Amino acid sequence: MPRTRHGLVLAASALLALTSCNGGPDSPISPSDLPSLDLTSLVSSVEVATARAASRPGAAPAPAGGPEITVSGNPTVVNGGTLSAVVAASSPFQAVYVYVEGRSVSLASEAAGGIDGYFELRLPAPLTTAAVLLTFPQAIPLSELDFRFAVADPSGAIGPYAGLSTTVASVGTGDVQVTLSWDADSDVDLHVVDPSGEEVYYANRTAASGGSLDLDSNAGCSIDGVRNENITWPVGRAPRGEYTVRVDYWSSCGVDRTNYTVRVNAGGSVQIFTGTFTGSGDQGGRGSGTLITVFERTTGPAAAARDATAAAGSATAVATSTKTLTSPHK
Ligand SMILES: [Ca+2]
Repeated sequence: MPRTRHGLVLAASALLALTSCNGGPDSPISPSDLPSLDLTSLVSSVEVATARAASRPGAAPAPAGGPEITVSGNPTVVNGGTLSAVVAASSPFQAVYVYVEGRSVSLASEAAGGIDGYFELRLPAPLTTAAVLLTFPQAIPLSELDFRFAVADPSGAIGPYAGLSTTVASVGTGDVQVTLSWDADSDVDLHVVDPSGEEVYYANRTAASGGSLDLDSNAGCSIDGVRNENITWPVGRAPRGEYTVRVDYWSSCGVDRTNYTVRVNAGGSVQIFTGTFTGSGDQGGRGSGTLITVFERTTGPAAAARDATAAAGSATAVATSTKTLTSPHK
């Protein structure tokens, strides 16, 4: 269980005192390591379909005989991205609780750390399985997030907490950030076309406008466990005009289905889209994929004129738009 702020300070002070007694170079913490984190600085929102969690201060409530659960989800999250965690219980539940365990704070022991607060989500009707969507701020001040989930039955009895440990992959953010996350060992690709018509994707990772694909995953079914992709324009660079977001199912790599989430952050205006792919995938290159959204940016530098090369597909893009299917794993 997370400690309250008060308990945390006491524990940290005690550990500090212990540390200064040792005084050696291997001291586990320094004053700058003292945690002063609030859960809302790590997780922006928690949702199940249209139900949104409230964030509450203090320690998450203790288990009291409610349903046991299993939790599954990606082992990697990105700043500015999303995580879909599937919570399954053997009996119906009508509330979900989420917090981040203190050992993420890099203190010497789990007991010494703490992150204040928890999310409480009340469902409109009982479920036995729920996809819990977490979203993250554009800056996450930790390299790991150890989530703890629990559910309460319709009478309010909370069950034991179950964990989901993740590593934070640090990606670029800016005036425009588009992230893609998915839930299977398949190769999904994010494509964004900028206002000049240049498409940023795996075979054209940087655009003249400053757009960049800086995280690519499961390329050619070379499974890396990341299951996130990110395309961003730095602050002050994203041109004004129309952006087109597509997601391509390059290959199923042998899995039956892939659920994905796309988050578009255009100057702080955030939209989230979800979908499912089945089939084997199309090994698509430039211009491929399912249309997710088209959005307009009204500020920023003028876009370069759309040129014939971009419209027709440049020789460079064609020449580099290759990836080779490697060993579907089923
Ligand atoms: Ca990919």
